[in-house]
Amino acid sequence: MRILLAIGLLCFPAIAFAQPLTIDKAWSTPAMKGMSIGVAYLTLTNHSNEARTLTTLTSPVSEQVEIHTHIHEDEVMKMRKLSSLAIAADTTVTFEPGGLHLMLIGLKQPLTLGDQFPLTLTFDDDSQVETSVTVEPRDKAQTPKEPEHHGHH
Ligand SMILES: [Cu+2]
Repeated sequence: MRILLAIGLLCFPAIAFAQPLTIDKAWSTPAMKGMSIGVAYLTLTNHSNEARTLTTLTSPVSEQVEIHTHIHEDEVMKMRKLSSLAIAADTTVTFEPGGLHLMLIGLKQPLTLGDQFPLTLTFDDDSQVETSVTVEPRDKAQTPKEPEHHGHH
């Protein structure tokens, strides 16, 4: 009995710290009924001292989840699909409007403000992290990056 209790206490910290990758602020823009594509953003941190590659994303709300980035080409912003995304050791990668984003392709349901849906990320070592994505107002996208108004031009 005493041995079992000791093992139990030893195991708890191991479980608590066995989370090398964490996801914060996962959100998507709303998508009305009939829309086939949605966009989601999140912040992904690799706390470990090894690089990890994000290989696959899945969600029950869409047939596919793709990693996209924006590039400037001939003065036009274009989206480019990435087949995977490397996250260096001890690094945070931010998906945000105008940059990296997740495309929910083949939406199976509308995404309504306030809704939450699961998203599963799979990495090159077969580890998985599940997060909950919250549907938030589209104009949230502008808030952090709104340019300051300079009075003189
Ligand atoms: Cu895209």
